[in-house]
Amino acid sequence: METKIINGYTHVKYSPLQFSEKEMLERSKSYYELLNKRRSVREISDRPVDEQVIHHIIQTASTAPSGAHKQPWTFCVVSNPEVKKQIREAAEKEEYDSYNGRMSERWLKDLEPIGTDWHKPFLENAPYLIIVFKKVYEMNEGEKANNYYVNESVGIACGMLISAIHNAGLVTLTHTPSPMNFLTEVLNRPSNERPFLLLPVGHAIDEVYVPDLERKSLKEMAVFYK
Ligand code: IYR
Repeated sequence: METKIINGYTHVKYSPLQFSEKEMLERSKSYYELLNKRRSVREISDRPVDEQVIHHIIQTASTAPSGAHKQPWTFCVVSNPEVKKQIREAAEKEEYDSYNGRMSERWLKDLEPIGTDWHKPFLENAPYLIIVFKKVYEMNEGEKANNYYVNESVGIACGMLISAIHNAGLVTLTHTPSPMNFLTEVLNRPSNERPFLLLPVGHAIDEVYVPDLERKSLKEMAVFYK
């Protein structure tokens, strides 16, 4: 392996992927087409999924860049039916209160086309719940150490997690029960971790419907300064 010392630290030679112009065009298009087929799915079947697939998906997420490469995340994978039930009950309790008073009329109106309500059966039906925790600081043998750009880092990792789930032919949705502190207790997480996002993962039910949404065109969401 070719190496070089920078600031007293070893750097290793890296060979970025490289493609011809034609391949680049094709690959960028087909990756877009792949991800453009992703939809948030709220009706998840209890059909089992090989745990190895979940391992790969999480390993993919953990390739995300992070502030000072601190990798400030923990992925908790719940398949235990008792724990799923506990999470569903606690989440639905919070969601019930949110839908019945905590959320504004305008917010509820904005959610009407999506068709959500406080019922969260996917929290029990899905074979896996991945609960992503952000590590607001690091604990190394009782010593506190800093993490940096934690929300950005964990947000990027979650994006990569979602794309890996889709690539495997599975579905998910980003569930953010609010408040979500109950996850810290149910999953017995240490005090340097905070719940960030909950993703049920599994196969969609046989005949599944999703809202008839459109994505913004390039013109609507990108500005080119030439
Ligand atoms: N957390 C709630 C409400 C909710 C909020 C938004 I913004 C959504 O895009 C979808 C749902 C829930 O999970 O139902």
